Amino acid sequence: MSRTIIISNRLPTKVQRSSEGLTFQPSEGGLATGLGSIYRAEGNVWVGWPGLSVEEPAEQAHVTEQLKADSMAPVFLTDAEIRDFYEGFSNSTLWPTFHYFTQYATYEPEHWEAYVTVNKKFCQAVLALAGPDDTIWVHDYQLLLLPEMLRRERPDATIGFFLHIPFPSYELIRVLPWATELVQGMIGADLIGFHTYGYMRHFLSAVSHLLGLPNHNGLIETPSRTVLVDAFPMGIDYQRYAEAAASEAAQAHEQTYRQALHDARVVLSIDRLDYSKGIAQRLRAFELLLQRHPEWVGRVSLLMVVVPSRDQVAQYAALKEEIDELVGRINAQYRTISWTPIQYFYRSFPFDELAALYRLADVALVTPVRDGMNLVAKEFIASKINQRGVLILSERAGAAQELNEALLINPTDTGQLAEALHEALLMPEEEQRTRMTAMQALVQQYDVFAWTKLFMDRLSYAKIKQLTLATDVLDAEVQAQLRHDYQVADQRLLLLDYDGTLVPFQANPQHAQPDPELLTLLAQLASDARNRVVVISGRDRASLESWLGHLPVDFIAEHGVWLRRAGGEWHLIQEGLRAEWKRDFLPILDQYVSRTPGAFVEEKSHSLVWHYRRADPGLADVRTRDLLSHLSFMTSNTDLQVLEGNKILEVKHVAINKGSAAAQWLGAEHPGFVLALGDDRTDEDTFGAMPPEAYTIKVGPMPRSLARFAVTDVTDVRKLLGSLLQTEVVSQPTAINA
Ligand code: GDG
Repeated sequence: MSRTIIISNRLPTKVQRSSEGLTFQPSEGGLATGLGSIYRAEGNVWVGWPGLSVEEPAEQAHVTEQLKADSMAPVFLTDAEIRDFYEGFSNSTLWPTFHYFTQYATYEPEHWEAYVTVNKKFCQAVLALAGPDDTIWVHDYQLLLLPEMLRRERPDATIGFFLHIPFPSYELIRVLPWATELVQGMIGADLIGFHTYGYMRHFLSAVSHLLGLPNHNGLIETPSRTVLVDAFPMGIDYQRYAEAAASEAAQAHEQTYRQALHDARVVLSIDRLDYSKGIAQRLRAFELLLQRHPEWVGRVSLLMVVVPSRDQVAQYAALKEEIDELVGRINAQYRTISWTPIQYFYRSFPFDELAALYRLADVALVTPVRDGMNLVAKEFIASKINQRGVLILSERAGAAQELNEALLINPTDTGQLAEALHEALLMPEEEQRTRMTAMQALVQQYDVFAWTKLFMDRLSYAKIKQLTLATDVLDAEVQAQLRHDYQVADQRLLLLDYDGTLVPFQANPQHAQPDPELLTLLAQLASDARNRVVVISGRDRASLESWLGHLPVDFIAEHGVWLRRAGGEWHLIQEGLRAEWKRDFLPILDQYVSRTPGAFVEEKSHSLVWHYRRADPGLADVRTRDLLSHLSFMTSNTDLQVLEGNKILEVKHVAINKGSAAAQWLGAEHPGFVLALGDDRTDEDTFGAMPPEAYTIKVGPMPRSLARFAVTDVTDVRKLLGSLLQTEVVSQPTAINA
């Protein structure tokens, strides 16, 4: 039976040491709720650290046994590992870097070593439980190396990875001395999920810069597999919050709070203590509100819950002090006997009291300077069962991508924040209701259960996609079958890519003219009346015509722009095709050429090609990646696309490709035998356009392709084509050596 294994740094249970021994309390976190139905199902398990130091073997055995009853398996960390892996590399290196606080990041080699060791420890724990075909879902920044470690041991496992915090721009990630290893570690997964498209884009850029691996629509080609990258904004258990808000307990608590606050309007903020949350900025904005709009003095209170966190890390202690001071100063300046501007709590609240706070608040102030998603914003929305209340939300929280009806602010703009508070406190009820209703519909639909399902479905899809892209070697048995099918067919279509398939690559493309052996081979194949030979190429019409024009073969030139039947005229695949766009692109490409010795631009009638085969490989790599992102930017939202071929980038119309051109031959001829050969990405379009029974063959080392089979090189191709000419007697597939 295939099982699912969830792995996160912390288990979804709080294990605490009290005077009576260890206590176990289920955690109420969003992740635990969302994945509850999965990890508790028959045979499944959640692997993680129980959250405290347990060194005694007898005590470890006790913890293991207790957790096992609730489908959990602990990974125990030593005190040194807690310090160096958890407080060190995870929270003092990765956390600040990924939240754009590089000034707080430390780069200690021994912290990195502990990070590697602990990731290995997790790996061993998972391997002890996982079978070869199990589904493994790894969570978050503490375990970035784990997917790759698991992949090495379980090559066929289905591995998903989700990052709960932002993935920063390449400029930030490159600061880390271990950036490459970290990104490499992540792509051991089959599916990598982020909260937003923005984080996903940053990750793909890092993969391209650091590992030199391109992607197409979020599909990364590694040397051995494809990896899918996608955005999955995490949701909450909507029903749970809505029900808690409606409960009698919450109503009773709310009543008590209201009386104590003398019916002042309430602005609520709830965070873990963290410099990424913008707590100090928020306090300054509240102070500014009182300064600029004194009518609120005595009439509005900021109810601020700060949950203690990471107080072992220096910056957190300093932040706590800064907040204490600010609250003290503002309260001292503005308070009255009957009113306190800031009600500040440095502790956490039980769930039903939290629900009461959400109920109570007129305004929720969620203003992180960086936040992966921020679930508090969504919980506030779910709790507003009377549709009243205003959410002020930082545009730099992942949640802002979805919650457009919130008042979106820049958290460093204190003035804007103060004005947003003023606006929120004055917002007419009707407008509150309209905004809240729209946000509730969204948060309710994309709840944590939908999130989990979406991720799991996409993970299965990623695996299926890998299998469909796996090619088989064109072995003797398949070759015999191929020759047999060729012989018995009345009509055969041979679609042959030119460079890299029929002839080897040359440093200078003009030196790739056909040799006598190839000319003879093509002439013989084309002379059989049952054969239709089509040479498909990215080259221009003139080259193809001058080299092969005397043979009775058909042509598809410029990756499908121009078509010609043997002896006929060239015609455009699509009438009215425009090419003025080249005017804008040529100067850009020329700029790159002038900075990359050896590279050059080829202008074709309907496309532009950047060639870098002759440039210094290191420099060409850097320039090509830059150019690729430049061109991708220029072609976004146009009908143009950038193709990556073999040491080329090509810009052309989206609708035109080798596949749409080749399809014209299929439609016209209805051949009983189809053979399509090609070596680069542009040939994937041909393979994709072929019927399932066609012999689609990928030439060269890239193991994954839409082609069914693969051969090694041009020599193999010529042997294969030659073998078709030699088989005159109809033989059975078993007659391999006939
Ligand atoms: C990461 C990312 C991303 C807070 N105070 C109390 C309390 N809470 C609960 C909230 C909420 C949770 O803690 C905080 O959720 P966040 O989303 O804000 O942040 P994290 O869980 O720290 O972190 C974040 C998230 O992962 C999910 O992917 O959104 O961006 O940093 O659920 O309700 N709960 C109780 N009492 C409190 O006083 N009971």
